[in-house]
Amino acid sequence: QKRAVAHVALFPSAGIGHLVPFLRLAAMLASPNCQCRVTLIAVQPPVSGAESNELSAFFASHPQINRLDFHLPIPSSSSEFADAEKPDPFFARFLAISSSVHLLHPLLASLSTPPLSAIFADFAVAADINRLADELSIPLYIVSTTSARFFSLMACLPDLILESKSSEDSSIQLPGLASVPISSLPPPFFTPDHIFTAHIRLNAQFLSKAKGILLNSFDWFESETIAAVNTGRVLAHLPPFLPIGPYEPCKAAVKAGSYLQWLDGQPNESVVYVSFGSRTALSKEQISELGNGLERSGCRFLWVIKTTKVDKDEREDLQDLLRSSFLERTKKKGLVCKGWVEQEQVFAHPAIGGFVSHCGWNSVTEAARFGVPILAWPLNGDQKLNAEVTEKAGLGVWMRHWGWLGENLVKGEEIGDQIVQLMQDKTLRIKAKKVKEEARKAYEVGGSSKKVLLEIIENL
Ligand code: BUP
Repeated sequence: QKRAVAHVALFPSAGIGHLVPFLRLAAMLASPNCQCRVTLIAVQPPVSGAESNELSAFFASHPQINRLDFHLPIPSSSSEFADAEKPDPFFARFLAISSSVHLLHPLLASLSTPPLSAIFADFAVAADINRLADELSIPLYIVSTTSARFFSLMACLPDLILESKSSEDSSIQLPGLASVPISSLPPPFFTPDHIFTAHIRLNAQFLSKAKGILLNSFDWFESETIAAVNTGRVLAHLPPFLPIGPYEPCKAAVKAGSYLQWLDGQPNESVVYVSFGSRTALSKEQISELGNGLERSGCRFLWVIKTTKVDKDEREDLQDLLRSSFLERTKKKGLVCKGWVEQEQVFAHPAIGGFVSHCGWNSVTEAARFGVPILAWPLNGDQKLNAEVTEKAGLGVWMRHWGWLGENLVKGEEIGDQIVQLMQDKTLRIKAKKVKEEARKAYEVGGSSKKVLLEIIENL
């Protein structure tokens, strides 16, 4: 007997790191395998140009997905924050979205053909969306945009008292989980009223209302953490972790960028790809040392540079950031790009042999899917715990003593040495291929992630 079509509304919060997994999830749910009706809530206006571009490209190539634009009310005053300093624009947007969730009620209530069966919402709106799901009498699933490891730490945050960073060498013990080094905690966690900390703490208190937590991860990759949560050893009230990743890339083939043509001319696995995600603003000094390191390494490289948190603010030219002599000297070995490359396509290219990464969770799971070894250099937030997962799984190495990216000036000599190691480490390359193989087993038909996903849909 044919089952009724489930209709799922997906609700991402701000930033490309949050949007990308939702787009992929939307495409997976609407695929012939899952056959769901999908409504994607597109918060307007997006913070970054990257989000606007991704949304336009996605809806153009997925006409079967229903686009629901959700226009945020214009704030009555720009001084709504007590801080003299302006908050991070992405954090500010998290709050603006959360406080507007109630406005979604009429929009979601009126969805028909068929009526809504469930909401899959970002953790960043957990506190407010659960009320809405109750009012609409539909189940709520929380979508994690980070590792199971960091998510379980966030879930425990309301019960943690973190007062000082004085004992950098010590660690905190969480029920059922491997201990977390104090130095791996995001620094804002030591300031309870920091916008990042307060927002996580608030949303973590509402997790019990969800039916499950969807992870862009897979059993093999984070087995210990997933098992600890799912056997109730972490928090009795926490809904199950549902690992359904690594998500499938969902981009229609875009026009090949010049960097892809450049990669075509490079030998297999010879190029190190360097990118620290969409929100990284590296100092000029660190950019210069990194350039120095890449040049010293003698390796071929594709380097994506950003200097601002929000891409729309980017003003500087490559020529201002890097000496023209550097660009001239390295032009046979490397390519430096400003702003954005199609990372999925970069990973899929056979010339790529290594990745210097901040360990944003999407980047880690993409590298896992393609078996590209990582040199981890975390920048903030969840990224040290993501780096830990990466290293433990055999997908990469992490220079712990470099600290957070931007915390210490790491010299070119050391960077160069580590890049050479990354590119020459045959054992690491084999282990990374094993990760790729395990990822493939998870997402292919009959695999652990595919089974969990189909079960979720079956239950809607
Ligand atoms: Br930059 C960049 N091209 O040039 P993360 C990013 N991406 O396709 P982040 C590109 O954006 P948070 C580029 O493939 C990934 O899917 C990339 O997400 C794509 O890091 C996504 O890796 C970036 O999670 O977000 O941007 O720092 O901190 O929220 O995780």
